[in-house]
Amino acid sequence: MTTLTDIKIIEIPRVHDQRGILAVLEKDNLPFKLQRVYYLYDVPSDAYRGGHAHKSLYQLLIPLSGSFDVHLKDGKNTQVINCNKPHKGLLIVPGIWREIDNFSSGSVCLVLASETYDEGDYIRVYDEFLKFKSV
Ligand code: T46
Repeated sequence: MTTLTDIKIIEIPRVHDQRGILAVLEKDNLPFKLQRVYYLYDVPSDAYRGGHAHKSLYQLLIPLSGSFDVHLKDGKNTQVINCNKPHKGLLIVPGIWREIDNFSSGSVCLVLASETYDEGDYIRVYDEFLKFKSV
């Protein structure tokens, strides 16, 4: 079963010159096969997103612009990561509860995901998450 020690920050390779920075992720830089991309934007600063875990989904969260806090729980321990650098992605493995808040004005959260959308992969009730972790 996964724990918070499986959460990783992935450094995204960059090409930097006088025109700015080009950050690039290729399939070999990703620890999963990419199946879906989505992004959160226009998020009010007092909004709260997430509040669930996934049974088998891997995700890489990238703060393309601005910042937000990701609160992570594995059923035993908790951790808060402030995502604020567009060249650093947060890898969230399956079986981790997440809540996302404290979005800065204009922030954009890009998510790369290992599966297409499947509501059946979500655990949206914390008690059910704890039961899932204790199996
Ligand atoms: C996560 C955080 C970072 C779809 O129809 N397709 C999709 O690919 C997604 C992700 C969602 N939806 C629908 C399902 C809901 O009716 O969009 C609605 C909002 O989804 P949700 O409440 O799950 O959104 P967030 O921002 O709380 O969570 C999403 C992802 O679901 C989740 O995996 O980690 O972004």
